[in-house]
Amino acid sequence: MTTLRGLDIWQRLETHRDDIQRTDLRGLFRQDAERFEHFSGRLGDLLIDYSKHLITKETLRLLRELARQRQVEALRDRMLAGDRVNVTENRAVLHVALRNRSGRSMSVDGRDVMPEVAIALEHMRQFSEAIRTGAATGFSGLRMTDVVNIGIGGSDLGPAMVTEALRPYAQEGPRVHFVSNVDGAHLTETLRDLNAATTLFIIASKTFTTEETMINARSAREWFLSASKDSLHGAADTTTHIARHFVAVSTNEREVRQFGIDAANMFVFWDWVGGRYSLWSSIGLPIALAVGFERFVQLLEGAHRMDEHFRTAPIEDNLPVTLGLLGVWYGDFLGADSHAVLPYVQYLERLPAFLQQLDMESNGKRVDREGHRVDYPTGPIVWGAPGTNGQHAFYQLLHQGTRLVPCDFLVGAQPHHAMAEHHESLLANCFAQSAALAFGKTEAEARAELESQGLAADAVARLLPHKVFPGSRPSTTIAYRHLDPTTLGTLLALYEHKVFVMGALWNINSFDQWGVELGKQLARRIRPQLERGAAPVTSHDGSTNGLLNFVNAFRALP
Ligand code: G6Q
Repeated sequence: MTTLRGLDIWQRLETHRDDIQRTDLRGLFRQDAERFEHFSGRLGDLLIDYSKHLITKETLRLLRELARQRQVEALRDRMLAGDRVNVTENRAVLHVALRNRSGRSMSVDGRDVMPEVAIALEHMRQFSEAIRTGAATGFSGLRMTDVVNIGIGGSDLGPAMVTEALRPYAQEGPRVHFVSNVDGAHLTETLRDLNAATTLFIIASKTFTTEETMINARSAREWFLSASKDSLHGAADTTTHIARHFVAVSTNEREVRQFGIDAANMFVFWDWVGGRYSLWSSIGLPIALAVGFERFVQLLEGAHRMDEHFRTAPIEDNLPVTLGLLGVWYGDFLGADSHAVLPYVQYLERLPAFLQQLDMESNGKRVDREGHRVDYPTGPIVWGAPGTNGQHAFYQLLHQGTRLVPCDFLVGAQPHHAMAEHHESLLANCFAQSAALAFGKTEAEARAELESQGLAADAVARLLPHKVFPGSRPSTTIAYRHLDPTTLGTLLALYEHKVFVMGALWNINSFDQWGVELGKQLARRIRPQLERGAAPVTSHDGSTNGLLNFVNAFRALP
């Protein structure tokens, strides 16, 4: 058992927590007229306002002492030095090298990886430009109009989220679609209106063995060959057609060849890039196809800016460290189980799902790096949806429920459209919500409001408890100038490093995912029993047998 509770600094934080709980955000703002200035930070066009948190300078001082004692900076430096900090998979963790624009070398096992990164980027540049300009065409000589990325988890969520976030920059590129679910409906609905002669498939899988992706890839190949059969005049045609319409992104060349994709059409990355950290690698190919290679590079440059900040800024000014410390403060000291991501940006619709994987797969662990059970809560449940939609749905619980849910609001000053009225309404709602969560509505205010409506005394008394908002519900607001590729890169790197800091404080390995691997094994055992007409299944637990027999009975019917 690893205990943090026994640490002197932990106990001092617990005592301090009791003091904080005796105050509220109204009081904290009253005490310090410059609270916003004291509790916010900037990097380029990004502003991070963490003044609406249940913290004082003393809270941050203690949390920073915790970070020092837990040697967060040392682990960061080891990660950046290419050490095998992913201890259970014996791998380095060097996604930062993918966006290293400094010209400095970055090494794994004493070998500089930057030359390989440059070659992989050049491959992406040439290919994405050839497709976007029409220099590379489909089998009939027509330009590619559609790209279908087939991948799941880390090979889907990052590129899908970024492609959606940068949609305003995708006007001249092909339409990019993402198929992840093995539910045949996903592929069917995506392919329904596509023309095989103008469709490019990217099979994106680090391992090239993930069952869902390989099933989707095989079905896509069948669809393609069947839809283009009139132009196929022999086996050689099949090979050249596939070569023009199928590319792979993977670390597994053997499996890629086995599938029938030539090594020349394979975009590489390396085992030191974790799936959920891979959008910066060749896994980002659909992004480059959608918005152009130059903008993909701007995305990398934005992330690099945050990487440099994370690498060099002292703990006191380090934004990912600060956000990571706040995460631990709420999860381990104030009892918050979840964390809401609320982008007031329609283009960031997929951000909550992306961050859900980033955070929950990284820090959803109950043993430390040495394999001992931990006695403190680790990663939170991450969820969310774009504002203002969420306001008309789940915000009720945020404002008046019994749970403490720290929130991240995200909002941009300049929209991608010219509809000022829309944007002013969006901004006003965003700022109003974080203020309402923080400052609530007191009983006196609620009473005055009811009385001003001319209600009788008994009606006022009856309604009053329902109209009070407790406030002191914490949030961070991340505001930026404009959601361009650079800003998006900076923002995503901020979250990646925040998750790293939390994992380091908890001494857990944020870079493995044995729970995901379990899913990959389990289905293999059950698959054979889903054959039509199989005899009643009795080999599993009662519930699994019952479910299999239920669906098998229906599957046997016409
Ligand atoms: C990410 C996870 C997981 C992975 C998928 C797809 O960190 O490991 O989400 O990305 O299971 O794996 P492949 O890319 O190997 O198909």
